[in-house]
Amino acid sequence: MNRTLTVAAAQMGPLQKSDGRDVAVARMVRLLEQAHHRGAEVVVFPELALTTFFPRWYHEDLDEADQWYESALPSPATAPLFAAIRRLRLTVYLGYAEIAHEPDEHGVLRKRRFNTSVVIGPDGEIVLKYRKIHLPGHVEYAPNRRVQHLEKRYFEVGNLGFPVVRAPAGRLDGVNMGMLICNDRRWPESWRELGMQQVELVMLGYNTPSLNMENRGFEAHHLRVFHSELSVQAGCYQNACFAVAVAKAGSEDGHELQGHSIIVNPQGEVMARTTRWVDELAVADCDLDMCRLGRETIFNFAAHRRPEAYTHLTAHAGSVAPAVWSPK
Ligand code: CDT
Repeated sequence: MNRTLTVAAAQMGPLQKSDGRDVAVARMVRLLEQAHHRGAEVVVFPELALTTFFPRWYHEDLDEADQWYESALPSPATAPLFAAIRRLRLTVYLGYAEIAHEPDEHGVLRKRRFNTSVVIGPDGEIVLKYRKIHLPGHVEYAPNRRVQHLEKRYFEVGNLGFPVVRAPAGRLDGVNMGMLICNDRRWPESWRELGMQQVELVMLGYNTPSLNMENRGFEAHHLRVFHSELSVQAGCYQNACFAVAVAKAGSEDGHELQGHSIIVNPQGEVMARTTRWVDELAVADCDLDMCRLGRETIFNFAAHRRPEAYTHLTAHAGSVAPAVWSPK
């Protein structure tokens, strides 16, 4: 049986600080309609798709930043998006900033903030939620930086692991779907966690500045794109899966975000890409049976992985210095 899924990367051009949810949602509905017209069954939007990339703006009091978060989905502002999803019978990855009132690790009920993505099914139901684990940036205002990147201030580390879900029989060819968010794509551990759950389609959104803002050395523009693509292509090859990797692109209040959204196959090849820094679709047909070759040969995990030798991977976060050489 041929298992072919048509997927769309729904790249978004910039959202300005002054843009309300209505601006984002109207553009997203238009992208959904175009994707549907081109035969897409699955549509992937960027990270924090409903607002500008607000972690570049410092708020001393976290509560002052609440305007950037959603405390319910759908909400009156996002209802048109959910209506379009139902009308067009699509499955959609949506990245957004989440406020959740839930117990923390000590069992204390409190207001918590996460950088979140969800998969929304064709009935408008949320079928999978992921909260970003690899949060880049810093907690406090950093005067040495050209632009702030305050994700560690505005979000807690995700507490849902890296979940994968299988579409029910008769839907989307029963594809196994998982999610990452932006910086997660640079970490092989993220991909392998999904690969260990037989993921076939990884959906991920990002907001990546087109220049390194840390002021610690020059990084050429083209290398930023290269590193993004290298990470996604390697993740797909080494875990025998497809990925739809989707940017927010262009100048947000003078701060440039790189575009270059890509769809990648399990051989690590780019199948489709965006070429501009505006709202733009890339669409590709994914033959899901392509996942089998890698999975049954070079990356047959059960046959070839050696967890007993991977002792450093879960024992600590930082690296350790090796012993100095000495004659054996
Ligand atoms: N949003 C996000 O995760 N962006 C990072 C850039 C980090 S620079 C501090 C990325 O990996 O693209």
